[in-house]
Amino acid sequence: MEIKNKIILAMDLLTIDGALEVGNSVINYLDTIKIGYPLALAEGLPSIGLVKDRFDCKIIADFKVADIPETNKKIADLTFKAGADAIIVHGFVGPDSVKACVDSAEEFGTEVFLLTEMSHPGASRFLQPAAEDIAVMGMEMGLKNYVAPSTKPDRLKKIREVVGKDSFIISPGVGVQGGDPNQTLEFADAIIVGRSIYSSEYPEEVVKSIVDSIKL
Ligand code: NUP
Repeated sequence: MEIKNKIILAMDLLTIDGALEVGNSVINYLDTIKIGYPLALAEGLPSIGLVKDRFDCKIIADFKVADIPETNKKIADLTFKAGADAIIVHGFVGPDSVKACVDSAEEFGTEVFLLTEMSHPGASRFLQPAAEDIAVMGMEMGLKNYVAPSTKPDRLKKIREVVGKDSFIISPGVGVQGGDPNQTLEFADAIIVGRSIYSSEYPEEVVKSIVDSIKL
């Protein structure tokens, strides 16, 4: 996926009005917006199409899909029908569950991002020991797109080593969670930034300063 300025905005606002306002002020600097449960549960699945149409941008649906294959397929179908260009899927559920989302993406001409390891401290207990294996599974399945944490550069580096230079990694945790844009981009292809941008009084200034600081 081509991502302008290597920045994905995590649009975790609770109202569509708030999301559109933030979007308006930053859309000149980015072309990819991540919508997850906060906005989708608050304003419904149509918020995906609404944001996409308003800003003519790509939408990554961060639904961290983690169910049995049959249910995963239904979730992915609905998400792509709503206009998402990609969906984030948990890897720990195993290859059959992930494949159900890949099948859906193939039908819709969209993409799957495989979540390997998460950025929060608690992820070190269960997910971290499995993360490299999850990435290996992704490679065995021929997946191109991965999610790995910016808050743990050593882990991000490890996952890059597993998936190789030709895979595409997006990395959350930059800003409020402590991740650094440039350090992250040593191993990732794009950063995901949420609160640092949308909670700021001046979202445009924040995005602009990140773009300026990134060695593109
Ligand atoms: O491991 C992950 N960490 C993470 O923060 C996987 C994610 N998908 N996210 C999401 O990235 C999180 O749900 C939020 O939407 C975004 C980070 O937002 P912020 O910490 O920059 O506000």
